[in-house]
Amino acid sequence: MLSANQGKHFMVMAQPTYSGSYGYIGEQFFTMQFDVALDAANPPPTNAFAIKINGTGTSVTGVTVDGTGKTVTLTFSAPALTAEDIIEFSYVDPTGGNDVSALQGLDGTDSSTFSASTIVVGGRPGPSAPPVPALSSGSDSGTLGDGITSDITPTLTGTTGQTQLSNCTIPMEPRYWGPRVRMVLATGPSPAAR
Ligand SMILES: [Ca+2]
Ligand SMILES: [Ca+2]
Repeated sequence: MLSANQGKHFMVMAQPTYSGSYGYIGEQFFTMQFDVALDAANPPPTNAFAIKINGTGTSVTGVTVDGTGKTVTLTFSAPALTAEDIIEFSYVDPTGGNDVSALQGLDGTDSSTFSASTIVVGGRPGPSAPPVPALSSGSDSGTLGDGITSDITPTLTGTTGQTQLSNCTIPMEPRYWGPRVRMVLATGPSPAAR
């Protein structure tokens, strides 16, 4: 059986460590980031935190823990943030022991006491650009396997199943490009007639 200290030693990997924070213009909260997943079900009390904005203390009005996001967001009573506001903040572990309600990892290991600061530099970024579309491997350049779609004279290569058209190549001129390309093969019997 492990002693208390040995158990603590094995649990230490899940102890959250503060890794950064950010606050944006126009918002009445800021967010701290941590290095491991957090226990969102047993958050620390608001009075475990203290916040100063530009040197003036403000009340912490809410604590929101995003377990998988590894973040803690603090709302405060001061007016919404403006450019170049300096947010200074601290967290104090409620007790030196293992607390039920604390800033803690999924296994309950409490974060240590810490303090840090961040500067508001701008507004919240918009959504990121959509990913670059992937070129279909089946698109055609007329050269097999090069993965490039021709927009000039694509060539379709295929087998008709008819002896006289076997392995034929059908060049497609740009004027035929549109929402739909219809091809009619006039030579040979219809499939039903084979
Ligand atoms: Ca503790
Ligand atoms: Ca704990």
